[in-house]
Amino acid sequence: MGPRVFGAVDIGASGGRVMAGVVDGPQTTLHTLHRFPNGPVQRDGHLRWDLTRLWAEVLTGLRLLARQFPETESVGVDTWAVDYALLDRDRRLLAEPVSYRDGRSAAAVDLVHRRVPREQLYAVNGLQFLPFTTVYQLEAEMAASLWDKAAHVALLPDWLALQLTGELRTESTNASTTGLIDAHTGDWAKDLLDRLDLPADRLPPLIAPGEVVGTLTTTAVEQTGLRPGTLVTAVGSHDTASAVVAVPATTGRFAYVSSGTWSLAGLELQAPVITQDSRAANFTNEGGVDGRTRFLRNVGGLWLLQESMRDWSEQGLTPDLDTLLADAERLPSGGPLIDVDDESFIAPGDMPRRIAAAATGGTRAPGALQDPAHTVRCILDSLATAYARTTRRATELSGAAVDVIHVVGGGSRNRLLCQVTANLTGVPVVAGPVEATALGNVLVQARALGAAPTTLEEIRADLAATQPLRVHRPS
Ligand code: LFR
Repeated sequence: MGPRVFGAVDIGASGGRVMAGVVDGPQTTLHTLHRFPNGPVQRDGHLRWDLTRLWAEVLTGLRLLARQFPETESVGVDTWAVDYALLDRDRRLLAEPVSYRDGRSAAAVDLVHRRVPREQLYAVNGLQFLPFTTVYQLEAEMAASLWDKAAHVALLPDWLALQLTGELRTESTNASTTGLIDAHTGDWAKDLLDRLDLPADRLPPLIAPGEVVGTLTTTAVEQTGLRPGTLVTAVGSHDTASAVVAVPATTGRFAYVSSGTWSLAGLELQAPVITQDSRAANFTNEGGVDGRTRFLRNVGGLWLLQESMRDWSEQGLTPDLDTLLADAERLPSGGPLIDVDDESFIAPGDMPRRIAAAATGGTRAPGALQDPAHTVRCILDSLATAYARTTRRATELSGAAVDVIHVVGGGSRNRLLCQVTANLTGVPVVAGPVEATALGNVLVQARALGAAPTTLEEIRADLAATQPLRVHRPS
């Protein structure tokens, strides 16, 4: 059988893309059809996502897909996690979704913990504490004006799939980031929902990666030009779940860092690790494809760099990233560090000054962070330090051993980040693929339709043999 084509809609917090994945035996080749910016926008008193515009961008991309790859069999959608759209009874969008960076949920954290203490919550959902997890956002939502009109809570990739198919489900890997899934059973945690007064009927039924969400509606066929009967297949709709599928591991003894706006650093396990120690270390047990556990921690990410670049541009500095990275690489190691996990870095704005104020240690005075190259070096050294600390802790907590660290996603392009990570951990870092998320999205669809191997291990071996990768040995 010849090459087969699957469409991937992959939207991250700072940018989205629509791609065609051409699967030809072990080789998967991505073609980027449309790229578009994303980011939270201030509207009606909150930081929100412009979901209406994102949907228009998705349609633009799918029209290009239909034109260039009319043989496309199926489309899969993934986005960042935790955020949701409120829909009325007729499944109309009630408002543009509030972003997890908005900060409205901070006040709701205590309210949730008053009803379900932190330890009890962790014992059920196994999730790291993040102040913006859906469970806290919904607590804030229940006190806000739209809740009475809301009939459905649709996670963002599921909302996009709804527009395409008319079917509303909740994909399970992304559902696991809401805090409302029982990590032991993989189902909605009914008891938790009751204790939080969250009506279960507002949460659409679960669907697993590989299952069919539906076929394109007549309207979606007209809007996109894709063939009638084109499938929308559930993938790891949490972008990190799709990225982990495409970690090109050739051994079971690997750690990964999915490095983008956030860095997600950890291990893939067969079962959750929910212990006192894992809770104290704030490790999460998110649901992976094929029922695997993504045992990881959110580590600060390239957000720190993106926000710094935005700030410098606003000041008219128009920095060039490649030049800055080259300048940063020439600086000596051992400079000041920040704690990239600090919650104070979650909100946007004024990033270089916040970094300078938080930086400690190093052989140079913090005043050195007035200069962009030093700030970039501080960010990358601090991220690599966090990658090393987090992957080591993951092995201690789970008892798993690690011989290699895979860095996938946009951060895998960053040689300095990968090299410092190898140096600090003492194990080789394999960098790439950059587009791991889109590859994972495509390959879960391809597998469901018989165009890719059955096990994740075989899929990863194919990727390792065919994708361009770079190895950084510790020095
Ligand atoms: C990465 C990611 C993380 C999640 C954060 C917020 O893009 O999906 O996994 O914790 O964004 O949704």
